[in-house]
Amino acid sequence: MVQLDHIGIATPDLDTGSAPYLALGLSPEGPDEIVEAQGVNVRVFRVGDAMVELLAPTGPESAIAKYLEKNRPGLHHTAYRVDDIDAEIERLKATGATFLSEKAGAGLHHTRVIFLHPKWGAGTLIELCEHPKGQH
Ligand code: CMX
Repeated sequence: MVQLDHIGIATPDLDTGSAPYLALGLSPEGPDEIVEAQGVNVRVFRVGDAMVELLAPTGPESAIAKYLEKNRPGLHHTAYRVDDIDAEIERLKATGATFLSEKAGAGLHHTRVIFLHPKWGAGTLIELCEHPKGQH
């Protein structure tokens, strides 16, 4: 089953980006966490079963730094939780889907993640993520 896992928001810094979510009455879930593989510092706000993930670049090579050179801060991607990411990649590849990497890589909280090209996503960068068994 596919479920919304999170929306990713690009921000130059986590404190500035947090303001609207704090005003809505949400609190960060756990400490900020760096995901080296993606070059991002992440702050998570849980909203029911899904999350808002604020993404600040850790350096100029980060995909988020490059995004913010060309775009305003704001919605960067939507992410969908799948049970078996390898099977889902194979299934979508067979339909002609365009992934941005060959295989799933490391995401936040020991998830495995992969991105699909925004053109495939009809203008939205889409992520698939698989949580460790028994967690979400
Ligand atoms: N949402 C929608 N469209 C996007 C986009 C986004 N977030 N980022 C780029 N695009 C579009 C651009 O508008 C551009 O479209 P056109 O060709 O129509 O002009 C096209 O994609 C290419 O964009 P670009 O600015 O030239 O950027 P790059 O090719 O250098 O990289 C992308 C774009 C998506 C391939 C790259 O950012 C990537 O590989 N992303 C996946 C990894 C990632 O985003 N990691 C950060 C999040 C980490 C996390 O959640 O943990």
